[in-house]
Amino acid sequence: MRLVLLGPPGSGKGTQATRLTTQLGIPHVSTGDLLRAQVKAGTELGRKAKEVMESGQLMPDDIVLGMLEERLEQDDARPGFILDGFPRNLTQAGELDQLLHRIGQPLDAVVKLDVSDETIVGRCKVRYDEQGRDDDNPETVRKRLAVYAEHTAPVAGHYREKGLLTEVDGVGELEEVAARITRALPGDAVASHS
Ligand code: B4P
Repeated sequence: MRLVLLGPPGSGKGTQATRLTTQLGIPHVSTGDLLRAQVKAGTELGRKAKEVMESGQLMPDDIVLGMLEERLEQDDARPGFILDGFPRNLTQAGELDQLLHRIGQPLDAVVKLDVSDETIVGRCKVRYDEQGRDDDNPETVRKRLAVYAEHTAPVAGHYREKGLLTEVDGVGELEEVAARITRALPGDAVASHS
């Protein structure tokens, strides 16, 4: 199963991807997590990523694509993967199509989590208070939501045209949202992993 989880920042992509990883036995590939690992390791890329993430903007496409390509080449991603946080704009969506075509691994499904801006600001505020993630402060979250509306929202149309997109209500208990996502996945793909 090769799946993309779409949705605004804080819509629960990472949370649900972690659950799906256990259910489907395929890795969760989050470009946000890959960037945060670089920040933690104190690399040059990490220093740039820290600055960009704290401003609520997006990292340059070529850097994120290079990181993703390297990750998808690893053995554990051969049976499939759950992409979270990529693609973030139409350029990245086009690059992903080409990359997956090159490695002969086209997408099976794209699930978009729908959550209102106010709910997202509230959720991220909880995480900001608990974990102090700089880009979760309400002012930065509003900037990230504006970047999402301008750059990422059009990506849904790209996948709708390809007949791959299902939209799912992302508000509710974690189990409820998880069940909605499972129902949105192609049946044969879920069965082959259970
Ligand atoms: P991400 O790491 O992708 O963003 P995120 O806000 O963590 O989103 P997610 O939707 O995964 O939310 P989560 O499950 O954690 O990106 C961070 C930054 O990295 C970007 O702003 C950008 O700068 C950079 N970046 C990443 N990818 C890039 C790319 N491709 N190109 C360029 N730049 C890129 O959930 C959020 C909170 O809500 C959690 O606290 C969770 O516990 C809570 N929650 C989840 N589901 C809930 C539910 N049903 N009910 C109540 N709370 C819930």
